[in-house]
Amino acid sequence: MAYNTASGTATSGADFGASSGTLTFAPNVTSQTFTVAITNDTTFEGAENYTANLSAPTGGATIATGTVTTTINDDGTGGPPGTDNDTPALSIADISVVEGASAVFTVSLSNPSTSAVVFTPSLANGTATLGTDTAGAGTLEFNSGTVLVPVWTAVSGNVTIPAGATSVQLRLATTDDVISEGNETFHTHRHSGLRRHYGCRHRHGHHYR
Ligand SMILES: [Ca+2]
Ligand SMILES: [Ca+2]
Ligand SMILES: [Ca+2]
Ligand SMILES: [Ca+2]
Repeated sequence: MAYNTASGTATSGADFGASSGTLTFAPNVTSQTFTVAITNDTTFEGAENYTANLSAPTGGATIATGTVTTTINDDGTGGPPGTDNDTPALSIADISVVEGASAVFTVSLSNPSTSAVVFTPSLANGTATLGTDTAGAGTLEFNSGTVLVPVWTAVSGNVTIPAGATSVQLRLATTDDVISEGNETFHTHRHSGLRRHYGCRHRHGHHYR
C-alpha cells in the first residue's frame, strides 16, 4: 500500500517534511507506521494542517479510511511530546530623554507572526505630569515608516505591528521648561491585542530637567 503527505494550510517542505513510500504488511501483521517530520520554527502561524493519504492497496485489501488530517499547533497547545509555543508577547523598554526632546519607545514582539498584531497604547503620569511635563497624551505618535526613515503618525486608538515585523516605535514630546524639577517619570502601557490577550506591563519613561 502506498502512502504520501499533502499540504493543507501547512506547507509541505516548510512546515513539515514531505513523506511518501510503500507499507508492506507481512502475513498476520495488522499495523504499520510511517513518520512525518514537523518543522519547529520561531514564527507564530497558528494552527495549520496537512493530510496523510493511503492508496493502491494490493493483496485483496480495500481502504476503509484513506486520509487523515494532522493539525500542527505552535501556541503551546500541541501536547506531547512537546508544547512548542511561538505566541508573540509584547514588551516595552525603559528609556531616558533630555527634557524638551521626544521620548521614543520601542514596543517589541518576542516572535514574529504571520498575522498583524494590534495593541492599544496608553500613557499614565509618573512623577511627570502628562500634558505639562510632556505633550498631551493625545499627541502620542507611532512610526509607520522604518527606524532609519521614520514616518511619525498620530496614534488613533490602536497601533498595528505588521505581519512579519517584530517592533514598532512610539513617540511623545516632552516639555522644556525653565523650572528645576529633578528627574521625572511617566508610564507607557500597552494593552491587549485584538487578536489575543497579551496582558499589560508598565514601563517608565524618564526625562531629565
Ligand atoms: Ca506555515
Ligand atoms: Ca511552521
Ligand atoms: Ca516553534
Ligand atoms: Ca511556528
